[in-house]
Amino acid sequence: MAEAEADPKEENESSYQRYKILISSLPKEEGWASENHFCHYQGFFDPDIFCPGVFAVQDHFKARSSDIIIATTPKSGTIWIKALLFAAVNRGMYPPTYNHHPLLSENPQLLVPFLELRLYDSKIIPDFEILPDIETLPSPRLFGTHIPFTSLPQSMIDSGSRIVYLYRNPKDVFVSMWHFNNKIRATVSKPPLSAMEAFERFCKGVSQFGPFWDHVLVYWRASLERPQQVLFIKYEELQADPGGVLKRVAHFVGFSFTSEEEKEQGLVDKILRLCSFENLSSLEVNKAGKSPKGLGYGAFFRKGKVGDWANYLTSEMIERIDQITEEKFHGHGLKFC
Ligand code: PAP
Repeated sequence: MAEAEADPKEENESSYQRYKILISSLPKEEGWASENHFCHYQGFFDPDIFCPGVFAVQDHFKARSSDIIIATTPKSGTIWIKALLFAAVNRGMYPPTYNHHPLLSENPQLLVPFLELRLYDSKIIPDFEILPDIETLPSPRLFGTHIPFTSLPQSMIDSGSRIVYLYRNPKDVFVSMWHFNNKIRATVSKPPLSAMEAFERFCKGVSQFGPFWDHVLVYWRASLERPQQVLFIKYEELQADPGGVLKRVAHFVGFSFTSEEEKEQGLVDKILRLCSFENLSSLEVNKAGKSPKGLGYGAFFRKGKVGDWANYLTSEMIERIDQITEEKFHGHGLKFC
């Protein structure tokens, strides 16, 4: 007798039950904002609300060699690099000056969705908003992720898909993360986390997908071992030379700008203008729009500056975080400005 076909709904429910058991078995630390806990999974503190998505990506993601993955440690400028790559890769269909460019009416976090946030868990978590089936998306697919390199599904590594990793100096990451989480806390009526409390946790590595330094290091090593597959770029470099970095990234993912596009059409500059902090943060969708969990998209556009940490950190905090960075990166050839 032919085997009965599995009911996808039942399969999802059973995966979700399995993931719930796995989550309950993992060591935990208190979360900063909307997650209740960070679960210590494969060496990193994954927010519990992302865990089903992370497990589902590991179990089900079918990579294509043409996939482009934008990986970041949280608050490193994810939304900026997502906007830049979306605009660069789709410039044929949507010229950057097009009046109806998707970036003018949609937030970059949705145009380049996080693999672990809403794509797979939408199928698994009952009542979660359903998104288009990612298997049916045309190539090249663009996805974001905060999943550490060492937890990415093997199929992604084997497929040869391109991974662009953006990182940022830890002091600005911490300040950005602290502000961002306090905005989320306000939406769920939690009192703000003090800078000292948040700093302690960050330094101990207990932050979204932390330890921050380990997250950077696993991608750094991957970029040395697989330079064709993993490109490592810095937020500070992107600020200092946005055109140069954009051209490098576009070339890496197979969408190099021709000299005509660059010089005669000024496409690089047009994309930079479209994706600038000033432009994106002034758009109605990013000022008034809300994420599915109710957080205003404005929370992703705070200052967009290098070195804002100087306005928040005491000399003791600076000394401590610099020392951790020095110790963690010693011998790896990684430097922060
Ligand atoms: P995520 O990891 O949660 O998705 P992410 O986009 O990495 O967040 O972080 C937002 C940071 O990028 C903010 O930094 P700040 O708090 O130090 O200001 C935000 O301002 C900055 N940012 C967003 N868009 C841009 C942009 N177009 N140019 C430069 N920086 C930007």
